[in-house]
Amino acid sequence: MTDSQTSSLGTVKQEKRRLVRALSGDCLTPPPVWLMRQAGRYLPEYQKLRAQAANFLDFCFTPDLALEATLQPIRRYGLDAAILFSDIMVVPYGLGQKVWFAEGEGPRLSALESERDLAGLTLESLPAALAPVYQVLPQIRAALPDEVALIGFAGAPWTLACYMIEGGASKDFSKAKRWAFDAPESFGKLSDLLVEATVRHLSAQIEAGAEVVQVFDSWAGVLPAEELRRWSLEPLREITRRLKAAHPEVPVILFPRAAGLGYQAFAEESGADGLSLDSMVPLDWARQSLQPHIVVQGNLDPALLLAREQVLEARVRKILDTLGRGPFVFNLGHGVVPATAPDKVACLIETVRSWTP
Ligand code: 1CP
Repeated sequence: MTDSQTSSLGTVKQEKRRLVRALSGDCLTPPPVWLMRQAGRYLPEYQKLRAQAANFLDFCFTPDLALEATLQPIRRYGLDAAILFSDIMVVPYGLGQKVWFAEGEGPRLSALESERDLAGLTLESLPAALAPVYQVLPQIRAALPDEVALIGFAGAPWTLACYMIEGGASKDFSKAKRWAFDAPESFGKLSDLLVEATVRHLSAQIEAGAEVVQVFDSWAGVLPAEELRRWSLEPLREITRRLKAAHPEVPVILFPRAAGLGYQAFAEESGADGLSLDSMVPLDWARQSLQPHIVVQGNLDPALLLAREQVLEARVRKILDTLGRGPFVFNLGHGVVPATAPDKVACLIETVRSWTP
């Protein structure tokens, strides 16, 4: 098919993509399904591909490799969406912070220690540094089956600030919290910069072919209620508002992981289309309190992919029986863990596909 044929049919196809339909409020049976971290270390073909790059950031920034990693789970399973293979740490990197991945460990960053260190970060370097990400998106779109939606993503300002201040992973992100408590004004400058960077990064992904975007606030759950609103909900609402103003047709999904009762305000006030629920969110509460306000996505515990198939199937069905009649997207409550057997993912998808209300 030529490019002109693709673009003239683009709107029609887009309407048919089940993830986009579900996020606009259609109740689909079965609901669309994709999985956070559906690409990655649990797939033997990923392990093989990963060995071709010296380090993880190089891997993310090599379009051929990022393309192939994105497509691997699509080839294996009949998923409704592909998620760009990249990482949330590309934004701090693009702003000029030092970011590296030590083999077998998580991300490492040159930690921000005070407001003075913000001077070393600039939005100007973002487009050039992240060009390989925007380059791969049209290639992914061209390689995907028509019915599969393409998801772009970014880390939320709070979660990025956590890693940027701590210099890497942490149990409680107490340095980031201390900064936010002690000096909300200077923390606000970092948060505002990250709002701007996130809007630019997601807009560029949309312009390059992303049809849905998800913002990961993986560490929302370490904040008390007042700060959850100030440093997670408010920046995410602003990001959503700005994306919607520029790209009203692109659904936005927010994932304020472990926000607890705070999920309610995200459902009612964020302006997003979809809300991704972690596994701790009770299903009945989600149905009664969240689903009337927003399309919910989730929330199977990733560890159920390590359990016996009968147990896995029963828990998948329980989620569907509770949430599957409303507008819903099936997903996990967090990412697929590396110890997962690929066959279990196939079993999960088959269980979703064969469900009837
Ligand atoms: O060695 C390797 O191959 C690196 C493992 C890995 C992978 C596969 C990392 C390092 N990142 C990724 C890809 C990735 N990260 C994707 C695309 C793949 C897909 O979803 O299919 C996405 C969406 C992310 C997002 C991401 N990265 C988040 C938000 C979601 C979440 O899991 O909470 C976070 C917090 C990160 C940081 C990060 N990058 C990598 C690791 C191991 C981590 C976690 C660090 C920690 O434990 O705090």
